[in-house]
Amino acid sequence: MAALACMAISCGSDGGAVPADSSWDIVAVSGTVAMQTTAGAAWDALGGAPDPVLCATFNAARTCTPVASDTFTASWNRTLVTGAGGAALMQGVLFDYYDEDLAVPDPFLQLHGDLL
Ligand SMILES: [Ca+2]
Repeated sequence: MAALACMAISCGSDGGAVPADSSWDIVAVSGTVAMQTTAGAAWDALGGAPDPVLCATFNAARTCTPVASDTFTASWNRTLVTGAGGAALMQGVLFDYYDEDLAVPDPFLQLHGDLL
């Protein structure tokens, strides 16, 4: 899955909370994809590597990385959210991670990032 790194202060795994008046950027750094789908098939119809995309939905706005074409290891280094307030972040962020396709995108996973 995509790496979600929490830097600078505790992000809750130890019971700490994000200060309401803090400000955060959400940066999609990199992501990896399994070699095959859970059904054991190739991601793309012609057997090629997937095209990973990571999207973050925060405060009703959805922002995505560019498509990393034909790769199992994406390196986006793309800022998806800038200056997110700590109080709003505590409401959660929805992440969609999927394989871009011409027809229907193949979801790798969808998770709701709850910082509590
Ligand atoms: Ca694809």
